[in-house]
Amino acid sequence: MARAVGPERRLLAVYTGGTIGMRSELGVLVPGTGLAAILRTLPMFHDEEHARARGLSEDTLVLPPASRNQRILYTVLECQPLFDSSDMTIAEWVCLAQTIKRHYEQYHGFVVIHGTDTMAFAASMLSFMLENLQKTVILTGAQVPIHALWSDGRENLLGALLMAGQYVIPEVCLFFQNQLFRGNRATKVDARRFAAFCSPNLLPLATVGADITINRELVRKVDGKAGLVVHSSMEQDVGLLRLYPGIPAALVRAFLQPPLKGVVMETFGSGNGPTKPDLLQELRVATERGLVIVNCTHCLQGAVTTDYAAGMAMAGAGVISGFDMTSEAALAKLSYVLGQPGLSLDVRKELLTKDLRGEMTPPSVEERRPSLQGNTLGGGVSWLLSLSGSQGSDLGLVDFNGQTPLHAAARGGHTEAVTMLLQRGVDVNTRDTDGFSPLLLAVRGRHPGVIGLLREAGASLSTQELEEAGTELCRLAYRADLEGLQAEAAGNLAVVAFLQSLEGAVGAQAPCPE
Ligand code: ASN
Repeated sequence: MARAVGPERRLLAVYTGGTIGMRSELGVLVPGTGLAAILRTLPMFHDEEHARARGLSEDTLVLPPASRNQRILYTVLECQPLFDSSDMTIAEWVCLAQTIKRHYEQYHGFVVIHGTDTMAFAASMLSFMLENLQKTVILTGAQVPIHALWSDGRENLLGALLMAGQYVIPEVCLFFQNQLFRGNRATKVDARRFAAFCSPNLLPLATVGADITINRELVRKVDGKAGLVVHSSMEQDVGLLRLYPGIPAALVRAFLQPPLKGVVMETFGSGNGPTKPDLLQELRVATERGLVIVNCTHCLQGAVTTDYAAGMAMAGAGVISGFDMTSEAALAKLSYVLGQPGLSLDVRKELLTKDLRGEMTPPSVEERRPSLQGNTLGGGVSWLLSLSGSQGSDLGLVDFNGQTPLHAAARGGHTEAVTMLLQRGVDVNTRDTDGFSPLLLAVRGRHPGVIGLLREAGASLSTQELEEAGTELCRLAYRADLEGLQAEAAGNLAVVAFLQSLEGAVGAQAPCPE
């Protein structure tokens, strides 16, 4: 992510339809042509004086200056026909990706003006179709036509143009109501309110207010040398099935028939489904036949786990976890993975469990290794040992968050595993990508046994961790959480000493952070 430089930034705005440009015909809204002509009449979208002085061509619009040294020029490419996005299909989105590819070198960034109803599907599809994206692509639209007196369309489109013009965010994004979301994390949650979208499992990439706040650490990094690849061979025979209580096995069987090749199955809660044998049998028969089924929760927020037998049953029937993907992202990913030529079924399934475009939060070590969580400590230790065997005794190996087995064992409160790791000489003060040490995780998890072991082995908290621990102690004391206080203080002898020095002051009330 970088601030875009240069006196002129050229954008292509591809207008596919949607409410933003709709007109009323016989009392209903239908897609309307001539969006560029409307924008030309609105001073916030076109500085005619500058365009004339600069001798810009007829089809080029220019925004009023947003910063002193930069102008954003844009061209509106109106698709034919225009769509209510309810009519968009994979075929239209492939055309859209190809349009971006055709104009890729000519423009600095792209805005896709799209209906809101299927915008999250569109953004998800585009995110998989456009590989090695180095430029900003932002989808936007409106709940009310842009020519109406009270419309969100003007703010949304202007915001999208400004973001795409001023920043290089090499992702497919969705801009709505002052928030820039990663496209494949967004979902439409309101049919009428202007805040129509949310990103339940990932913070917005940017928020626009009086200032623009960019969550830089969330923006995907790019491989500067790789060129844009458009994946047009998306599998169209994919579907979405939402389970409901009591859904008959026969209905599921009917849905899972060929030519269907992949299904996103929306399940309950954390990925649970009915455990009726006849239904599980239908799922098993389908997956053994080669149908790929991805499990997504129909909850807005959270992820698929195997915490429950009812979730484990899904996995047992060959259903793949979609973790915290939205159904839109999962459907797009299925279409992409199944559309790739020449891959074996196992490789396709493997790809589905990986984070390919920032569409999901990969499971943590414990989630991937259920034996490390919960009470089956023996399994956890044997996993750690097997890791040590298979990786040449490198118990300092880290996962995607920079966490080592010691982090995992400390967080889980597994004293035996921690002892074993310490005996093998792992680094006790190792920190993950967030700067967290195993000791901090043990403190947070309230595992006094592990805290003691780590301290004995020389673990200590960093200055920042100490400051946080102080705040946490205050919070725990305020809530009279003795167990928490014990764990927190045990991880932090300096704080204990400090508290003891205050003993005389007990009774004096200090304001605590809530
Ligand atoms: N039906 C419209 C569409 O998706 C809804 C909208 O854009 N607000 O095209």
